[in-house]
Amino acid sequence: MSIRRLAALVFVVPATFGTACSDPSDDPVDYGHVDVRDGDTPGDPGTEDRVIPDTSMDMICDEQDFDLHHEIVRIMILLDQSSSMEGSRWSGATDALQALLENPAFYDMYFGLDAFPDGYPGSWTDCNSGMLPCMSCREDECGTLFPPQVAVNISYLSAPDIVAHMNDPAYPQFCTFTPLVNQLAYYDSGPGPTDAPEIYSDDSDNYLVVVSDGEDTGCYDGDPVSALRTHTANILATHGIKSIAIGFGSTGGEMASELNAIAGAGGTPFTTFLHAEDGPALAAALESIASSMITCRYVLDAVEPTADPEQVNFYLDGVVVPMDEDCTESSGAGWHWYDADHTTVEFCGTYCEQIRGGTIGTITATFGCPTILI
Ligand SMILES: [Ca+2]
Repeated sequence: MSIRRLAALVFVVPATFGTACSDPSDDPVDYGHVDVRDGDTPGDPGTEDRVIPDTSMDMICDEQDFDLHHEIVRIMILLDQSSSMEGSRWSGATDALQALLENPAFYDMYFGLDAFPDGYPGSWTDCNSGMLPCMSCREDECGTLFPPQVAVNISYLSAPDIVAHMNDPAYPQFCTFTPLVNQLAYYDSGPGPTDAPEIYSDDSDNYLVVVSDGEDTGCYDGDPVSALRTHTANILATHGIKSIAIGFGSTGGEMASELNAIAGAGGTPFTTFLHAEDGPALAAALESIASSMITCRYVLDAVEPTADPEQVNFYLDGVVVPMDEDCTESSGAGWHWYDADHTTVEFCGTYCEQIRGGTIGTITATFGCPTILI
């Protein structure tokens, strides 16, 4: 038996699955321009592999498409915009955020921006009679009570506003401090849940990512390390929001202790702060953090109650993925039901790697034909 002959036998298998649920009146099946009964075409052994499975399944079974969405990940970036961020640090942070928001691997993640202290254009005049290019109002030097500059939303909607804030020449403002404690208090016991309800949603994995180039000086009278640890732990315990800390630029002394207090209580694998010396390093740190947050889980939307979970198939870029019941994100090669209610599916092994790598364009699903097993 030639290799070509073997290949033809393999390609018939999907059609056999389909026959089990076909209406006899549908036969014989029209496979379009490729006909397995004629064998394969010399010199073109790969054509059947791409065309027959999808075409035959669609035509024999009464398949119905349904929608599904990537498990939601929301990230609120708490960015230090104190005086010391002026210049190369701010431009480096701008470039890093732009790279994060343009990365195709994160296109369906949700991002928001809460830069602190708040400050606002005109505050020099209001606080200082315009005599000096400096703020002297306490609520601006250390203020964090304004709502986030950009509410958390899916990347393509929030990214333009985040980039616009970074490119606003009014920021960062002079004579501002680094109110780390105030900023975490905002999300713990402050107006966070009212002002920024999205990050408190319980339908998703939610994160605060703190980026600071300094320690909390001039804004908090108590022990900032202890206060940061307490606020971060409360935010996790009460609201389920995890926290991660990045030290930008030089991170010696008290600053390291403060950022480690956040990281240690934040509930993620990043139990100490990440150090980023400059813009490119910050971009790399943000990428590694966001990569760690991507799941390979997808949630089915509004599936009919009568839909049979044993007659479902998933496709990555149009190619069917087999079911692999005992697989995990890092083992096996297929998909499995992540929950007993059959509302969440998880892709495994190399399929998961492709999703994490951002190389998959479309993920689709159908009910109505027997599940293709590994
Ligand atoms: Ca704010």
